[in-house]
Amino acid sequence: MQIGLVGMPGSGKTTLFNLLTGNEKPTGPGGADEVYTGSAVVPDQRIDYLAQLYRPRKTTCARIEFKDIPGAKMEHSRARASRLLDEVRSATALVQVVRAFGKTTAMPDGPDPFSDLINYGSELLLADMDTLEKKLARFEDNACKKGDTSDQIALYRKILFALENEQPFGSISLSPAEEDLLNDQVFLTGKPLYAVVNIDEAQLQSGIYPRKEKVESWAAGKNLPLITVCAQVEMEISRLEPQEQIEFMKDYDLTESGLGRLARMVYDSLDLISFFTVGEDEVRAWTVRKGATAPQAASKIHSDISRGFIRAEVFHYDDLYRLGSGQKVKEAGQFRLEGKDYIVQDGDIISFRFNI
Ligand SMILES: Nc1nc2c(ncn2[C@@H]2O[C@H](COP(=O)(O)OP(=O)(O)O)[C@@H](O)[C@H]2O)c(=O)[nH]1
Ligand SMILES: [Mg+2]
Repeated sequence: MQIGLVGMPGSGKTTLFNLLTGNEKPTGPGGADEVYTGSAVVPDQRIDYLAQLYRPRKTTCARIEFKDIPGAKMEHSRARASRLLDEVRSATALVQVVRAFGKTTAMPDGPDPFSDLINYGSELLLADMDTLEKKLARFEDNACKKGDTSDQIALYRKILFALENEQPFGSISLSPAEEDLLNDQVFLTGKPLYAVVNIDEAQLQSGIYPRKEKVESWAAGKNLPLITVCAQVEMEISRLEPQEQIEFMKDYDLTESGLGRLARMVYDSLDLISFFTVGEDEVRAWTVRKGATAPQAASKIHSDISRGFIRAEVFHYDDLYRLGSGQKVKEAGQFRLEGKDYIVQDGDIISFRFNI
């Protein structure tokens, strides 16, 4: 899973990337114009508590991979523009960074996060239309010769029609037969999309930024998850000592870091949950899709554990937290043995029994 940071040049993609992944890549107009990849720790208070309780030699948090993808510019060659588009195409989900920061007097019309937000949506639609039109042209050419691709052509036309009416690919309902015909083709407008409005210090304090109401109502209408982050301020805070960080967060009324809120948004919308393994050696968080069975969860750790799965010994984080020790959870009868059909729940603490 890799999440692409996309958006207009100067919107703060690289600043946000640095904040999320702890990198120090160059930002601003002089910033290098390349794709950066890095990973971010998913903040989870539960893992902090587990580490404190079990005092393991190693604590491993869940991670999310990000890549900072600069937008194609006029001066870029066609090949480079298409490489950048491929980077967008290969991302699991996209975070659109939208610029709200900057004093409005500095720019004649000021930053316009609303226009940026819709313009990027249109760019994605146009890129998908372009792909489809090329495919259609090829197919129609061939069809003249062979005449056996009419279903495919009808389907492409249906999708193109929807895109032309500003319906993203993800919102088109397709029959199983149509899904088969598409054969896992990737559409940019079919990817989960989130928006991060990058605000400045003054906006953080006032809670207002230009065209905020329009941005929010548009996002709500499109079911587009949206958060505001003050990337620059959080970046500066993240460089401080832990105690100072807490104080500054309080000063700015920040109850949760941008990374924490972004991670929650991603987990919620992609239906991801966490389970934990605990022990003297390691306390570790694992990420699975909601609905994963115990053997599917085990396969995250090792395919052998999944193949040789016998049973899962399960208790829940909330019970552990409430009762204070694994022993007490057992005594309270909250310790369960589950079979291969067990559906893993968010916050499960699991020990797998297996035989290979
Ligand atoms: N005031 C302010 N400036 C920011 C913020 N985020 C980014 N910038 C500045 O905006 C410029 C562009 O940021 P950058 O991350 O390079 O944008 P990118 O082109 O989207 O990667 C840089 O000079 C940043 O220092 C912010 O939240 N507040
Ligand atoms: Mg950049």
